[in-house]
Amino acid sequence: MELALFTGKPNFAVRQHVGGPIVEPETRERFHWLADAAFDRNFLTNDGPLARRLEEEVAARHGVAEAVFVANATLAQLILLKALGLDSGEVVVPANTFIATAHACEWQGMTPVFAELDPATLNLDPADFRRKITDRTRAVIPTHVFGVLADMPAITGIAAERGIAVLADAAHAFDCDRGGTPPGHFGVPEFLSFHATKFFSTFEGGAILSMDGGLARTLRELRNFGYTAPFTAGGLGLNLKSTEIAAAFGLASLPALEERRRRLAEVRDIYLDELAPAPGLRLHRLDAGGRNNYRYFALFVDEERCGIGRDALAEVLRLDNVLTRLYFHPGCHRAEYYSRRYPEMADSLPETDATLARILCLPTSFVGVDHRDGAKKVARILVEACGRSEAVAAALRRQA
Ligand code: T4K
Repeated sequence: MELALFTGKPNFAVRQHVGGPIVEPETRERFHWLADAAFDRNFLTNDGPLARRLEEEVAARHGVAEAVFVANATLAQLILLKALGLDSGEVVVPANTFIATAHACEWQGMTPVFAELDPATLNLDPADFRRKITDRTRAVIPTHVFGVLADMPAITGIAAERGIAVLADAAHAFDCDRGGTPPGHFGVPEFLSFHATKFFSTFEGGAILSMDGGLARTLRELRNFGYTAPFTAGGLGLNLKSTEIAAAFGLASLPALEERRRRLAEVRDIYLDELAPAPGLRLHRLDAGGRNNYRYFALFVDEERCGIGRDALAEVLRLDNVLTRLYFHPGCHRAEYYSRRYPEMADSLPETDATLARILCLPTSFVGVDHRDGAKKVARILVEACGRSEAVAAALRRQA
């Protein structure tokens, strides 16, 4: 495998992104049909028939009583905090999560207190959650990073002992589970993201999963201007409704999901096989103790053993038109906003810092190339770069 770094000719003709949307030809066809039907009905938004059907399908898929469909997961979290009366005090949040998890708390008047990850799963370390509890702690929000469910039994157990509310960020965890238990079944509400980059998408979108009909009713009021009955603003609410067109895309994708998951699992397996011999690359297997949708694939670069660092590998791949991501480097605690606002937190998480300094996420779906060929090519670029680390490092220095 020749590298574009040396030849000037990228191995991929088209840019390959982590999170490039997955839209099968049949999904596209079904979407057009469903969207046309919405136009025929002249019903485009506000709790329409497609949005309702989507809620039923998502609830059934996760075996929960309620799925409340909203405009995106960030707003899902916001109204969930509102519905639970969480608007002050501290909330323990893993630093290794998307910035939205922390922002929704801060927006709602709570102080996020960032906690360490468990390097094996990348999820909130329950022992550090316990250490971060103070007399101001009101909630904890674990994130199921890359679809590996957090240690919910331990986290909900600690929270119950201390009278702390739990909600979980299941943005990555559509169709995932922990030992057979899916999100929404740990006695606490959880929220999914249906962003275009996710395993399951409605362009933008999200849903709150819950077993509690009363909570779902409140959430539906909050998403629709606080209307408690037609034309009756019985409470304070916002507009978080999603559209029939968004729901149409979600419904159109549902029949494709098993096959989509199988393709993503194939990509994961190819990465595991092909990258195993590369010295200094530790691979995140993703299936520790549960079902995964394999939308994300991450590895960790040990610069000493590999002979080349994470950022240099990302640059080699970029030259070959492979656009990697470093989720969630540098961690929320080091995000500019939080390190300015809570400077004491910036240097408080050595395990998170060490892990995120090495992380590299690879594409799991490909444009214009068969997924197996795409994954093999990406892996071979990495193996080649690691195998010729001195020449690669020298060429990158010359380019700088
Ligand atoms: N909690 C967690 C743990 C999350 O990961 C997220 C979102 C949330 C909460 C909040 O969920 P939402 O409110 O978004 O529903 C993204 C996404 O914007 C965000 O949704 C996602 N997580 C996060 C992990 O990634 P970026 O900036 O890394 O992705 P973006 O949109 O630039 O897409 C990645 C690449 O994919 C692009 O550079 C190009 C390609 N792409 C993207 C889109 C949207 C395409 O080729 N076509 C496209 O349509 O933030």
